[in-house]
Amino acid sequence: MSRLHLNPQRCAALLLALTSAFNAPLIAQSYFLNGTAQEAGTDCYQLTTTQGNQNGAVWSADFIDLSQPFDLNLTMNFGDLDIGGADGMVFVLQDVGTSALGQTGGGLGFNGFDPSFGIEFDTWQNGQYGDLVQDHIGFISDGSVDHAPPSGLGGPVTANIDGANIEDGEDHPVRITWDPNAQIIAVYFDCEMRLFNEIDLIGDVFSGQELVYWGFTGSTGGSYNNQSVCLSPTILATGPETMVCPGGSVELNVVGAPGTDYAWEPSTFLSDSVGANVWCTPDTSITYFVTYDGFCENDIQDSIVVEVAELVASAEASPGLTLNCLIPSIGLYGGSNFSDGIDYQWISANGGNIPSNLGPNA
Ligand SMILES: [Ca+2]
Ligand SMILES: [Ca+2]
Repeated sequence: MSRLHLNPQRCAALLLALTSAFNAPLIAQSYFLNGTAQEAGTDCYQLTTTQGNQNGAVWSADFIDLSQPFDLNLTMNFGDLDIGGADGMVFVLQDVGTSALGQTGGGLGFNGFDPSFGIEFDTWQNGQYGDLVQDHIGFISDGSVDHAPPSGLGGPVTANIDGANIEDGEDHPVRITWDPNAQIIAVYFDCEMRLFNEIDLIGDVFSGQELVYWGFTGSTGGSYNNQSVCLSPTILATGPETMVCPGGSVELNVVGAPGTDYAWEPSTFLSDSVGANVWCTPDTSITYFVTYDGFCENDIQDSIVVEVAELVASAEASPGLTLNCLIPSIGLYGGSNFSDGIDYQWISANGGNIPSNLGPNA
């Protein structure tokens, strides 16, 4: 016998044992650093230095939910050694954990994670993997950096649209978007769309798992570079619509260029009207407009609709509640009227085995 335990962070009235979560201060995005990765100033993480055979990884402490869209904006710096610079970095979705560490050299710190999905930013041509001679981008999976199918899922294409060298010591803007309805993953580099593909990340890559770890890996081999990524504390930006229970609070995040100013209108129900991260405690549904400068364009204005609604949760078992020799396992399905912001946890009341206890389905 199992029961569904909801952790509705936006529903204070329903949150009994977890009340302290509401009193916590703003929780910035936090990261686990592995291998040669180290902090490198404000929101930046250096994955490798100018030494050979390094391997660094930075993993978010928070899962990313692939059933929801995301739009990640960040910068990457590939060092300033072009001739003889190597090897590159990878944006990674994986379910290995926050201590995952791959392989050095041409493996880009990605080799070995299975299942996984990666967007590689590769600065060293490895002929055996089908690499371009130019610095390039490709979609890869299941711990293989080979561009050929079945693990290769798109590209390679040149990273810069003109094929220019990216090991120039500059911070390059990178944008990664995911649309779970169309199942389109896309990557922009230097403010240009470079590669997109229709990929069933949840079904084909992660066998139905919606919550996965995310972060970046980087490596060096016989050649090397200073390689780093900068990830804003608000990088998991709020979508255009979000929901909150009456009396609850919801965190609203936007991410703009480093040092930009933010302005929220109206300021009604907000903890702050000039931050990238504000808390909203609304009496009624409300629409906000927030203006800021982005990585690639100035004077962005986003709108965020905050809808106040009662949480209605449900739990179902399929094919039924009875286990026997013919039906050795059952599926458990949780749901709610909230499109996001709800954490699900399945708890066995008598020690029964639940292979995957997080997420709406078990
Ligand atoms: Ca390579
Ligand atoms: Ca280069």
